[in-house]
Amino acid sequence: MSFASLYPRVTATRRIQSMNGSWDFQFDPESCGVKEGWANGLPNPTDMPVPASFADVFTDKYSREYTGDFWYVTELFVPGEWKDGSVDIRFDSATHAATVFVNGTEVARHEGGFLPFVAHINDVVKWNDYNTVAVRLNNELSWQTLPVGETHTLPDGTKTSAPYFDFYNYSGLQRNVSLLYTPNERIEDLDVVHHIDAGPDFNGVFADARVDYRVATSGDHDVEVVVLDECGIEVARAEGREGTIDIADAHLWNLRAAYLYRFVVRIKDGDDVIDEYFDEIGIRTVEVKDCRILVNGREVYLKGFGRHEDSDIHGRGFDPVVNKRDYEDMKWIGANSFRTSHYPYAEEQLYEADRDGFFVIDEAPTVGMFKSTMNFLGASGAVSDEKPKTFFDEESVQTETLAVHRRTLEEMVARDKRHASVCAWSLLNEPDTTSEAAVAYFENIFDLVAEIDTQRRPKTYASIMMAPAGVDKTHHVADFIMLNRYHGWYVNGGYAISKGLIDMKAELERWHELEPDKPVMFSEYGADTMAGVHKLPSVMWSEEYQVEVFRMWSEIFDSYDWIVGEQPWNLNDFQTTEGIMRVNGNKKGLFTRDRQPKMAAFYLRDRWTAIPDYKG
Ligand code: GCB
Repeated sequence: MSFASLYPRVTATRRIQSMNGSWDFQFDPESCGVKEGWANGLPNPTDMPVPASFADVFTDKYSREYTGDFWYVTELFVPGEWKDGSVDIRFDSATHAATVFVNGTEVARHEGGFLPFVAHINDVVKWNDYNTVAVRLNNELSWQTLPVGETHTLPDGTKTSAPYFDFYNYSGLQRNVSLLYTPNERIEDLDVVHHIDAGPDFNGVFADARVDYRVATSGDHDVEVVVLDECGIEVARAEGREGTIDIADAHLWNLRAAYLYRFVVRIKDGDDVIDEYFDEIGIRTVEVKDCRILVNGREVYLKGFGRHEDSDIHGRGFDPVVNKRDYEDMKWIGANSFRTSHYPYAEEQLYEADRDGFFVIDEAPTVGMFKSTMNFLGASGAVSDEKPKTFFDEESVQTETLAVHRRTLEEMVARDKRHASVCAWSLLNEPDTTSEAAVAYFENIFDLVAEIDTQRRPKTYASIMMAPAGVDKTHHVADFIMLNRYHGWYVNGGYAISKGLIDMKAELERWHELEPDKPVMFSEYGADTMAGVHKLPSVMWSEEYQVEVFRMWSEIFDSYDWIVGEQPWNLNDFQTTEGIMRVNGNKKGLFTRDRQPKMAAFYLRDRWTAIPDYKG
């Protein structure tokens, strides 16, 4: 797993051949593909671009909504000169479960649709020749998939997804696929932990730094680590698989003022380089103390968004152009942070966040942890009087789902741990924290992350409105309290908005009594808004009303100095399952799905550009 977690790079010793492009594609509703030899070629394929979600490229409903097994097949030329090394196919993600075959032989399986894995293919490959690569995917939801949901069967036998979450169940090969060549003796992992010596004259930007590092390799040769600054000048070096690197007067990574060093790791045999890998690493510390979140010892105020990887036609398909626009929109509006709601985003997004200095709350794909026969809105209790039964009371959740969750967290931390932008972990979104049964489960996963994240970043979860202060049973595990609240929309909407302000303040004061040392931030609040609908006086769904909702929240945030951040829902409008609560998707974006600002975006821009990233 650890090698899979290293972002692929070309170096003096490593090569990459992209496998993106047009693949053969076919649905397999009867799950007969393996038996019928589809791993060697599909009987009746259509072509499908990779990376992309398959759903929105089709014009018929059956294909768009398809749930079950489906296949991707391509031809792959494997260079003969790579025979002396390790040759692996890396899937940056495969949503949600995948089995990979090369020339008809199974070479890898992976569950979980948002994290990378590799298939080692040396033993089955035809060198300097064409090979058949086939991937059987499955996008069914259950209580043991993350995210959580159900798979239903219609009377005609067609399967359909019933997500317990509010985003479309896009699937397929949605991120890059590449063929990797690495030496047999190779670098498999790199860990860095930063310490800074901020003296009395510390100006927040430069400080003497100590970086504890650890390199894992697959062999026994010596290791060296060389640190280059942004001009490519060597500033430090060290020998050995683990040790400490001192960097005098290091240029620190800060919010919206990033600085990245290049850490070059080499396995050496005398002067010969056996393997070389590098990563771009920002030096910074993060901690939670006395109701504050501190980066490099300085108190931050988080302004940003809950987001989605979602765009027209591409679905959740990796799209660097759309991503770039999102970062430009976030900079324009004065944001300094975001949460990877509700799954780990493509690695390229985190590298961009590293470069642009965004504080990322990296979220696991753990959404929908509610026991309900209904979809997301029913499950959340938001529109139903039904008292949800608790998810964590189920035995299979405490065993099987917990095991899946633990494995996913291990993969997520292994992949994302070096990113300076990743400043906190969100281990779940809106779980049912109303029952005692949740407590042991939460302690288990929070202990796990404390153990595997050597940087010991703050950990939290996004709390749901139906588990307010006094009802929520698990907040003791969180380093800071993160709230999703919808006063002004699902409750206290329209003319009743002033009651939302009173109710929310009452709940906040209760939180502060319960957790007087923990800061609170808002990870969701907002109002569905149809771009172009204007109304005087406002009504719900109009652009004017969205501005009123944000004004109400600003008043709340400005009332307490232990509120350390505001991340409205959502940066953009996004696609969901169809339903009576959604008009072609969720419309809570500050920007439309094609990334244009609604009126409230101008309101937030005025507010946020006046609030500094660091207090003092
Ligand atoms: C939530 C969920 C998010 C939804 C949002 C909404 O609490 O975390 O996934 O999209 O509410 O708009 O209802």
